[in-house]
Amino acid sequence: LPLLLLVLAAAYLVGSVPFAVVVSRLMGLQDPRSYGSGNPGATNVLRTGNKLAAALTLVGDAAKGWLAVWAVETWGPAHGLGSVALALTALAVFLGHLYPVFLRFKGGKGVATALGVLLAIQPWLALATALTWLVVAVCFRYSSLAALVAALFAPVYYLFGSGIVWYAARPVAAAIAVIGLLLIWRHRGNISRLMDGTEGRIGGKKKDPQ
Ligand code: NKO
Repeated sequence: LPLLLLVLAAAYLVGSVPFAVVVSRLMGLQDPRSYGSGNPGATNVLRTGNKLAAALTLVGDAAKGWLAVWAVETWGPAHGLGSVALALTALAVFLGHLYPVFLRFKGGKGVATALGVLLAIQPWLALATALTWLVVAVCFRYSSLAALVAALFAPVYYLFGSGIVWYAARPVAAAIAVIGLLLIWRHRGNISRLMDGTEGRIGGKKKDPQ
């Protein structure tokens, strides 16, 4: 148990590294919390027009989710850490991104980090979920809507892809569902804007309300 707590604390700290803020600072861009949606995430960094900065944010935020889960998958079993520890680690790194100690607990919405977590759990699951995001993003040009639809589909893909529902690793399935629900909760402002018709589109004019 002490090892598990240590691992969860480490995962939370890794998840707390806000790549939107770090990349923006390193590249001399404005702090993403000061413009657009104010969200420290890849979509909002893209609103500066700097695609490289947005891509690095996406990769960094996804990589930290992947790293935490991959580490427990790789070294956990030898130390008695099984699927419950894996599920809790996935949650811890995700919560680190949402409530980062380094940003006074005001973090991002978890889309890229959830993708990294899924990549470590099942690459094909990450692929299916990312493709879902892409299809919705290309069709509707709303990053938030794409994330919401992807979050609804991810648990379905996981359960069906795992063969039969009861064959799925239950703690991991539960973690994916909780991550999806938290992701949707973090998009509640976006959901209101989507319903108002005031949500900013990907590649939309900078003056569009975000
Ligand atoms: O600024 O409020 P905003 O408009 O920026 O931002 C809304 C946006 C916030 O998310 C991001 C990250 C964008 C990453 C894009 C690639 C996502 C690939 C698909 C991952 C879907 C994972 C869902 C898994 C749930 C379990 O939404």
